[in-house]
Amino acid sequence: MSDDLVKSYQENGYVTGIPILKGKQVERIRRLFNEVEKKEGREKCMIGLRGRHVDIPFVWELATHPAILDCIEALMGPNILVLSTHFFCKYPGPDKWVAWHQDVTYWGLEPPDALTAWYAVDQSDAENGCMRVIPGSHRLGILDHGKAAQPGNLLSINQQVRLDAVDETRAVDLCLKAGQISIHHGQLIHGSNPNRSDRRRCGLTIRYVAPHVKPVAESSLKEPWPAVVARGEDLEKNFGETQLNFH
Ligand SMILES: O=C(O)CCC(=O)C(=O)O
Repeated sequence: MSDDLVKSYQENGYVTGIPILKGKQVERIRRLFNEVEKKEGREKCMIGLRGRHVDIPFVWELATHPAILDCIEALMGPNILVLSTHFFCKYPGPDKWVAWHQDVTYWGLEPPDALTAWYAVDQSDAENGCMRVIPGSHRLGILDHGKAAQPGNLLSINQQVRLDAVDETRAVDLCLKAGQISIHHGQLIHGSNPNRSDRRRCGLTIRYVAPHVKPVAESSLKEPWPAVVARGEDLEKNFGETQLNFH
């Protein structure tokens, strides 16, 4: 990752359009996700596939892909834990969306430092409800959140940042080709609109932290973080030991 991109991340809280996989590799990942979708069903695929880097090999493969980890290392340093992974799969339809929020507000981490790589399994664009961000909002600190009034918010506890902190006219669409990633800061305000296309929009979020981060309170997900070392070392072991369980 170039110095300019690192600077842009620090300034804006995100970088986007970073190519990771191409051609047949992109199709392979999509085919593997399609198999998971067939087995688990669409309902579960929307937001019910969390922490599956521990038992689905291609999810672990993506979470530890050297090209992704090189970017994360440039932003976070050489010791990297995969905190969790989570698919956000939006099928065509007007009712599912993601409210404006910051990731770390309810994650119970101290310091509240995490970042996310969003891998596009499918092409993601304004029509099928790509992620949207408010540039620079990661510098506002942790903001109050309430509940979204509009139904269909895919977030775990229907959280939504207080809307007076969001200037939607400044929102940027993170359009990605399948096989690319964006990376966003844990305090960046982001969300996404409904999928108004006739195409699926599936993304894998990969959450990363450095080993000095500690879980100090229960997260909104109400389950322990399935954190695993992805690169470097974890001398602190603040998240305990999570075993990979591939068959
Ligand atoms: O994929 C989306 O639309 C939203 C993803 C998201 O909110 C997140 O990465 O925290």
